[in-house]
Amino acid sequence: MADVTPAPAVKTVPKPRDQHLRDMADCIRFLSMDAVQRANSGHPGAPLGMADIATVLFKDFLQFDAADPHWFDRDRFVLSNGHASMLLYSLLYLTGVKDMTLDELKRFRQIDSKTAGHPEYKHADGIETTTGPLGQGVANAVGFALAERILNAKFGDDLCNHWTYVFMGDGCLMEGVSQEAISMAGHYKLGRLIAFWDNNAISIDGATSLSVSDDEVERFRASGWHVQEIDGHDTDAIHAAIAAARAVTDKPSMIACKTIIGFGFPTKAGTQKAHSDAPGEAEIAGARKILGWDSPPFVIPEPLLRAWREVGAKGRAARTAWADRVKAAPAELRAEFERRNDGALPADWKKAIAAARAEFIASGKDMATRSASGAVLDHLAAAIPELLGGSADLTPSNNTKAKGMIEIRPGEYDGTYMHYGVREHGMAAAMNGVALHGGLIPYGGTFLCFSDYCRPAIRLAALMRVRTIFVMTHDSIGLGEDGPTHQPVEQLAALRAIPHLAVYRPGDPVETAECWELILDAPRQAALLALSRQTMPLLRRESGDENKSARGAYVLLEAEGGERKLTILSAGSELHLAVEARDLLQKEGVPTAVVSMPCRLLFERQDAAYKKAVLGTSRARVAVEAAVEMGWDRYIGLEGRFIGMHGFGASGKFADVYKKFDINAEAVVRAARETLAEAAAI
Ligand SMILES: Cc1ncc(C[n+]2csc(CCOP(=O)(O)OP(=O)(O)O)c2C)c(N)n1
Repeated sequence: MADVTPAPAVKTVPKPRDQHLRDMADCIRFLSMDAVQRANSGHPGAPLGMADIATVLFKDFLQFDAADPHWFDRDRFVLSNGHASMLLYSLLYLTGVKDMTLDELKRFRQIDSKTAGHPEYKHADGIETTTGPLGQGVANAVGFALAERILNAKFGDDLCNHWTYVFMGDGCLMEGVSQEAISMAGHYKLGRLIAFWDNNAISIDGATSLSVSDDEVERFRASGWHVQEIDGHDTDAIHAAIAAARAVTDKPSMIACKTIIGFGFPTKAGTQKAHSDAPGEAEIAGARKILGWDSPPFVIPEPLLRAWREVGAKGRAARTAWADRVKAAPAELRAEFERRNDGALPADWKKAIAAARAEFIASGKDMATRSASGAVLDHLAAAIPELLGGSADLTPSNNTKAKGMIEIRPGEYDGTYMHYGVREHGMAAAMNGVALHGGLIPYGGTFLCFSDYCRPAIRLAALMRVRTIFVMTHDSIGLGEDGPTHQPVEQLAALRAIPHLAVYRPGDPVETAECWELILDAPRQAALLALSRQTMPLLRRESGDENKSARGAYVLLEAEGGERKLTILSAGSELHLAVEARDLLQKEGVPTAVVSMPCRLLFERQDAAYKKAVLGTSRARVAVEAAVEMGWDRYIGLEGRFIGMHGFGASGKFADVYKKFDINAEAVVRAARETLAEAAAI
């Protein structure tokens, strides 16, 4: 690790403009450092450095009601530098959010506390999003601000009219995703977004000058932001800057706040030693002296607590005024607004699924599942107006823009389709912000291979259990000529490994409709659809609306002519190969079943009896999928065989690529013979 010259001991801190505000900020500072000290782990530096900014923001601007921290028209506050979690936890306690007790602060970073190492959505009221992976919070905030404008355009100022504030550190700005987010916000003129940069010039290794020399101010300006530079400890300047930022409504605003990391620490302030870890009793004692703080740990002087509680209560009037406006809104508008806020889908939305299904069956046409998805979306978009579609510059390939969807443009938010640009990570994280905001259901597309670029945000969607929908097309070597750089082979396994993420890989148009139905029916489930570029046969031709995909896997074709001897498992574009192989094997007199497994996560939730019934008792099994084996081994066992990919793909016509890698019905039959022989030998 690079060394920095130790900073001289700071025996004093700049004199405050307003002692009362300094005292309020010191409440945050001491709760933060005392909690970190008690936990013997955590990050005191940024909470100490940003306490003055937070105090002014919460006291004078943030529309927030601690008694109802999730009322719809509240301002959103995102702590992108999530390692500074004690800043947020302190604020929630001080403002009086019921969930956040002193005991919780004392249990900082302990098992099952509401005060985890980094803010986690749903762990405590008042946490808007899970942050910690640096930079993503900035993109989440862009999603919040975008959702606000879209809903404002639809429902008007009376019902939706709020701000999004985001704190971000040097680390957030070093991350690539910050540029995607900044660029997107600037382009779309998200004037209701205000970002505060904790410009303390320190990160973990030392001074940020070790690794970065960007002119952040110019970077934001170049991306279309309104920018101000202030002393982040001068409460008058903070107040004035926020007021000025709010006056600019056609650009997002960045306030570069020069701060001292670990403000108040006698020896660690201004150095990387303040960033993390317990500061030590001596350092804290020094801070108490410097800041003139006499209270013991976790004790907030009564007048200061009262002042903070008033901050927590000040939004009450705004909340009740908003509730009155909602009541007074025209009946139809109000009903639609309340339905969306409750997260309920329109009563008859499933008719859209049924209609798409009926169309597929009536036409009997072979279809790529990406096209089937597009057709389903044409119906869904008409039925579910809160769907917010989008793509990272692959709209015509992803088939994500449904009929009638109007594009959102800079300053024109009365639409339902986003061109996210070639910004996959930013798109995915912004979609999480949209989902968390409420009132909209975001889905966005790219190629499955580039799910790698979205993965950090997909992971957080799964962790937060929000219904962000990732539409990933070109899901195998079947995309053909673009070659191995674009052909996903390991992505399905990697995505299926993400806990709680529902990865759907439908095997035909009807399954595609079923998967969409399951995705929309699960409001607390992040979902990813893997869809083919190439045409596939319609395999499910039965009428009725039973959703066979609902249990994750099912017997598509049962064995005939005797007890099942062999099970062929598949998903997605290889399902028809399983069916063809079964035909050949049945002709040879081998009673063979085909199991379609569009969603492993849902299958794993089934009871043992169902799983056994689907997988069969015979140990002769073959799985076929044009991807790596990882994960299938669980179902095929030691005697099973796998037909699929064992390395990267190749460029060529899709049929030739399948041929090259020997993924076809004949290969499945050969594998079947092997597994039948091996299973019989047991
Ligand atoms: C994506 C990601 N990479 C690395 C980390 C580990 N990490 C946490 S804080 C930090 C340094 C952040 O520096 P800065 O934003 O300046 O925070 P400060 O030192 O001001 O608290 C790093 C590298 C992380 N949380 N997320």
